[in-house]
Amino acid sequence: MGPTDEEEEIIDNTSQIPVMKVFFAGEGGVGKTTFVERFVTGMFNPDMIMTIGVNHAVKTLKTSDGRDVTLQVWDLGGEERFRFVVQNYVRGSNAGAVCFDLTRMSTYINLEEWVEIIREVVPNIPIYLIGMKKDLVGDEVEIATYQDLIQKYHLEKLILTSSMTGEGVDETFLSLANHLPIEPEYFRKS
Ligand SMILES: Nc1nc2c(ncn2[C@@H]2O[C@H](COP(=O)(O)OP(=O)(O)OP(=O)(O)O)[C@@H](O)[C@H]2O)c(=O)[nH]1
Ligand SMILES: [Mg+2]
Repeated sequence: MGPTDEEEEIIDNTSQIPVMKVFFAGEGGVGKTTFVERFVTGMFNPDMIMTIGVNHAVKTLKTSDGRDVTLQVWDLGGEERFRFVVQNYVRGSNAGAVCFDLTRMSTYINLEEWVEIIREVVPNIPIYLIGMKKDLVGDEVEIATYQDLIQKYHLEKLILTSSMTGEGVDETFLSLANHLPIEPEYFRKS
């Protein structure tokens, strides 16, 4: 199971703008879908809507050096029963985000299993560690607590975020977009 033809067609509509494939992974309920939605719509959705399988979103932005890029975002359902599709959606990504909930340490501990599965198919791409729901924990986040995964799996930096306040949302997507490859063969033609 992977992207359907219909989903691939959405990508082709973005014509001349290069497309970058990114993923969001992590345990159920950590806030992935809310985060992507916040970025795409600018709104915070307080409702709990479990992702069945995978969600797809597309948004064009500018990299720090002024290049347009369309991010094609795969937001993976965190429930254990959807684990079998993870590698199919992660494969071929240019960059990604592994996410946990700052209010639930178990979601950080269990993230190691995700990173193991993901690194099997994309051993070298940049992957950010995203700590979500910062608004619920205040400023007392002990960043040192979350360094072991970064070191063990060569992740990019930890970004603390809140889909409620918007903290870290643009930073995360800009960080991902900035990994847009320079080489033309990476650009997807329509
Ligand atoms: N206070 C607060 N609540 C949040 C934040 N982000 C998400 N939530 C809430 O957390 C709940 C779960 O969020 P989702 O975005 O559905 O989580 P998910 O990671 O997509 O979950 P799965 O689809 O099951 O993998 C929802 O009720 C959200 O409104 C945040 O930054 N702050
Ligand atoms: Mg979701």
